[in-house]
Amino acid sequence: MLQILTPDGELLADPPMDIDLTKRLFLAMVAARQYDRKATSIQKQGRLATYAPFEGQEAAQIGSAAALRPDDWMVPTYRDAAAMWMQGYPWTHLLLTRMGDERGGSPPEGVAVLPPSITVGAHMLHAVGLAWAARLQGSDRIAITYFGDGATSEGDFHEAMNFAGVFRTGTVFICQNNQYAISLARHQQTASETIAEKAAGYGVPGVLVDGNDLFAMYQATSEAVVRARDGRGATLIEALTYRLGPHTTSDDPTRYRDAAEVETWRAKDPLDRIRKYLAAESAWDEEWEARAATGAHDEIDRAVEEAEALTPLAPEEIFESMFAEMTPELAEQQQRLLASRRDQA
Ligand SMILES: Cc1ncc(C[n+]2csc(CCOP(=O)(O)OP(=O)(O)O)c2C)c(N)n1
Repeated sequence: MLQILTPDGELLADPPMDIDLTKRLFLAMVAARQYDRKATSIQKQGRLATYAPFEGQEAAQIGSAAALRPDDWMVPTYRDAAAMWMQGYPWTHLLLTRMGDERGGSPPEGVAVLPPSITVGAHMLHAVGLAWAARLQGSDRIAITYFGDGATSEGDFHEAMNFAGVFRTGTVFICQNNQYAISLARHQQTASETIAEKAAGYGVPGVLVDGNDLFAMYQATSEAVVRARDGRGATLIEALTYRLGPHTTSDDPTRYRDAAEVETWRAKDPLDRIRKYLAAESAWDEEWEARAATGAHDEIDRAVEEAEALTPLAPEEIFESMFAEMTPELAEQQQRLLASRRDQA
């Protein structure tokens, strides 16, 4: 397993970035955690639909997303808000996706991030298609996709990996192995020793990485991105991590895992180890972090206000956001809805 920084903040190899970038990415993890806690809290007040927290997975998401170029494609899941935000998806839009508002799925022009896939696994194919399309267009854009350990049991994972292997598409597959697919433990998911080793079956390199190590995630993803951009094909990265919170806000994880196990992983908190490293380099102090956390908190509060201040869409508008031009079937459904609303009026 690739590890550069131990949970105690000790370096095992040269860090892949300078102190300035380390500080910037640490603050990005701090901001992401603020968002995660805010979203969880306002969901409990009924202001969001279900929310899937990512606490514990910040390094896997921020470390990998930091290795991208701003125009690279990202194809995420419902648990990848930190990665999406790093690649330009605004907090407001992320919140709207959890408010059931279609506008959350349309990030500003130029943000190359697809709306999060709720369907487990299906989206990996989109990342293969986007990378292949870029190749056909003569572009060196690559596509990164995020998914969980559970998604590797879907047929779509096999199809995506196989196509990426045969056509050498510039796709970076990031499996955040957070040990559970809802209540199903990793050992019940697959009999293979690691998820990374599955890559061999597709002729693609597979790398097992400490997913709670920002440095290791950044280094492994940077190498995979260079390989993809150079036309040498895809990579599967297994980020070994842990979901510290529930599967979603409607899950009770105490029913299927021990408190002791959670505590073991809490000791490997991805923020703590960078904090220890920066402190040892005299590049951290409590006030600096607290100021950044407050700044992020305020910015996220403003995003919540902005999202909640939008005038709700009329029901008939749901038909208009899927395609640039509505298909005849959608137009007909929209007409039927309008007619039934007229009848009710
Ligand atoms: C095709 C499909 N099957 C089942 C579900 C219900 N479901 C939602 S999340 C989830 C578990 C996914 O686990 P994993 O891929 O490990 O990702 P994680 O939630 O741990 O990030 C399931 C079964 C779904 N959304 N889509």
